[in-house]
Amino acid sequence: MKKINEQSIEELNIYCDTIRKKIIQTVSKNGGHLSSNVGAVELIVAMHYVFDIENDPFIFDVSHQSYTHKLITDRWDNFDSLREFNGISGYTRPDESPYDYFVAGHSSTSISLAVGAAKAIALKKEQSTRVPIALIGDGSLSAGMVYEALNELGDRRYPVVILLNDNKMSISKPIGAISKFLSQAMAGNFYQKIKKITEQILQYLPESATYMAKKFEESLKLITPGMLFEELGVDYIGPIDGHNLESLIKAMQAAKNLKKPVIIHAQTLKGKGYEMAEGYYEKWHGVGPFDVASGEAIKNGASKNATAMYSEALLALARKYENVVGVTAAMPSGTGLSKLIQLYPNRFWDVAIAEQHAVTSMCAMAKEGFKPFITIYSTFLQRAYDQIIHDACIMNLDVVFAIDRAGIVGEDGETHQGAFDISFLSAIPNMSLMAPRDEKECMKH
Ligand SMILES: Cc1ncc(C[n+]2csc(CCOP(=O)(O)OP(=O)(O)O)c2C)c(N)n1
Repeated sequence: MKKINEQSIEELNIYCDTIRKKIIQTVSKNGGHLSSNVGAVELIVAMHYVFDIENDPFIFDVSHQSYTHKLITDRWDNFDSLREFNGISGYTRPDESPYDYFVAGHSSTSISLAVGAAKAIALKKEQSTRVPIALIGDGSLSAGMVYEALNELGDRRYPVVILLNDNKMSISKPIGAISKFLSQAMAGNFYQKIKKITEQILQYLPESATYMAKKFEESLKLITPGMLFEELGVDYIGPIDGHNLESLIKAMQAAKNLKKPVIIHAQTLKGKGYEMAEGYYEKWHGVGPFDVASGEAIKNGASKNATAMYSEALLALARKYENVVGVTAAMPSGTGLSKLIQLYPNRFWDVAIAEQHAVTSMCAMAKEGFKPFITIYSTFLQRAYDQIIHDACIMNLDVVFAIDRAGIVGEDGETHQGAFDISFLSAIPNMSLMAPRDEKECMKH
């Protein structure tokens, strides 16, 4: 097969179709992240077209969308073992392939990694041959780590390309002001058109008018998503169609050559290519085995799970006691909180991928006399370790940490195991640990 950057756009589009089919077929058998992966095919093919996998750090945020990268690099033939024991991981792992730059699974680490890589590249004087590229979703832009990284990047201006995959979805509906800001993309399209017209007019205007026209262009930026990043010192390209290879390749080539921090805002359709999953469907983010023709899940006959039991128990409590409140960090259905958020929108919240904020904000509610249930997967609660010690336990507050997916989690692998909660929580003063044996015990309160 020809190298990616030797293929025509037509050939690459056919290649994208083949990749999509392979992903759909494999995920339908083994389960996995369906809609995130089929939605990112062109983005990743374009990354491989413009950047050099032998030299440039390819950094995938969460890396749940990296299947195309795995198929392009060295894992096409054993992709059938996706998420199986000793098989291909659903996330990037350097011990699986030299083309996986870093382990990922917890969100919003990619820009920090890109900044670190850029510092190393500068110290090693390799700037002429190496530029880090980070692929991050709009949902993952909600976590604090992103802003810690942007804060340094925009100031020091390292050459880093950030490819923002904006599909207007996290696992579920994206939450928060940043997400609202990004969705002003219509204004962005309008801005792009006006910018083009302004540039054309500028050619025919005398010098004195140029300043005014530039000011006009600047003021239009106030209504575009680019403003946020440009004000932070990161150049902005977009919004562009994230399924159009030609636009993606051009934008990435320009961004790579700028030798500055640049964010490319690409708009994609989550689920693209598998009609039933196209759009805003939480259920197609991560799936078990399913029938491709009907979209029906192939059930394994599992009985009611612990999440459903907890959800019912918490609902009963919420009905009985008005001071019961609760929070999830971007996992409303995974943690059983969807129904509570729907029934009691003023007492149960999804605060986006913000485990630290979830814990600290609920600690203040406990201080005010409420009884918070902080419902987070064991593995993601690791993010909030300091907040548990500093804000919950030193204050000795009456909060419940309802920990989902404790213990061995299975197909998601190492980054998602709930293996450490007993050891890291039992070391903290004022913390009591309990595990209900069964549904009856879970309902006891
Ligand atoms: C710290 C942390 N909290 C929660 C999760 C669970 N999680 C995995 S992917 C995801 C949504 C990511 O949305 P986005 O970045 O927009 O990617 P998309 O799947 O939409 O392409 C979440 C919440 C995680 N991986 N890490």
